[in-house]
Amino acid sequence: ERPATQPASLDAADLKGPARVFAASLRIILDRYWAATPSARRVVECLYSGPGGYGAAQVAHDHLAFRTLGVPGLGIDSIGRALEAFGYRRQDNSVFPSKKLQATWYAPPPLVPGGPPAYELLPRVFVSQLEVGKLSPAAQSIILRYTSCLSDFTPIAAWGAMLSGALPWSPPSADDYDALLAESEYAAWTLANGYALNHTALSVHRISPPIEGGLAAFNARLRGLGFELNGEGGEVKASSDALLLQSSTVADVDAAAELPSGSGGGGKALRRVARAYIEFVERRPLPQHAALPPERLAEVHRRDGFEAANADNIFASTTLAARGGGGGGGGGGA
Ligand code: OOG
Ligand code: NI
Repeated sequence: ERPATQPASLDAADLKGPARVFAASLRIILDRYWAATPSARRVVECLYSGPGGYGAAQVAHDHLAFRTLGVPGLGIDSIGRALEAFGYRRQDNSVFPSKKLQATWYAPPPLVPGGPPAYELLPRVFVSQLEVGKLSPAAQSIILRYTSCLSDFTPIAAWGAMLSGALPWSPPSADDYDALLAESEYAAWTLANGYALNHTALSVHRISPPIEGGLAAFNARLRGLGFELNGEGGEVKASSDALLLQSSTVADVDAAAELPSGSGGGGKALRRVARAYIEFVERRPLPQHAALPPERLAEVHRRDGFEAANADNIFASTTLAARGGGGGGGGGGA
């Protein structure tokens, strides 16, 4: 029996070649994520497979998300070129000026040439990047100290880091981590976590039978179980067309992460380090497909893509944790 946390795509006989290998590789990435993110695991245990849960045999992944540092060799393209080698295709860009970030997303390959992306079988991938050149000189010099030797970092190396969770640079010292945290939580998170999966987003509209009340009802149930949700800009983040709804938990925190103390003596200092979180997505049918019966509604009939205003608030899932809000919330049923 496959655990409920595994994507359905692993059974998909329709996937061939690179897309099939990509689907199998996701298992490695997600296994590490579930192991390292107890609150995300408990969401699936309580809301899907647990007593009174939605009874979904498997979770559907809407998208995965990764973060990068915008310096030569790293940045969005380091992940993007790896994804493109698996047939993923780059979509539109968005910018987050106050956070000094930009982001894009990649659509999975089609099952047949010229067909729609295989959203039912493979997740979208959201990739963001820190605009390092826009940080203070002090923060820039910290990041460059760790990354300047990586300008020849290849897409294969990036893919290896995504699979293994290995940091491509030495772990940040406690002092450097503190200094970055004061200026950009995203910078501190990414230097400490590298290419590890930042979150998966589960597809709430693909739970069957459909949830009465949609994402808001799903959230209410999560809250009732004791999970802490990201309230930035409101619990449900809605796109301006009201067709893309998103919510997320506050990231788990490693409350006693051992970082090098920085004095060079091999000592360790304890820090609270934000890790991954989990997100939930409801994509509503496009107006021209709204009359389709629920069992005929496929991903192509629903709102696609992302919304910068939603994303801007979702980024706070790790910020809230770093400020002390998080810390393995969601005790329900554990
Ligand atoms: C990504 C935040 C944005 C979405 O789905 O819009 C996002 C991050 O926290 O790195 O996930
Ligand atoms: Ni997301």
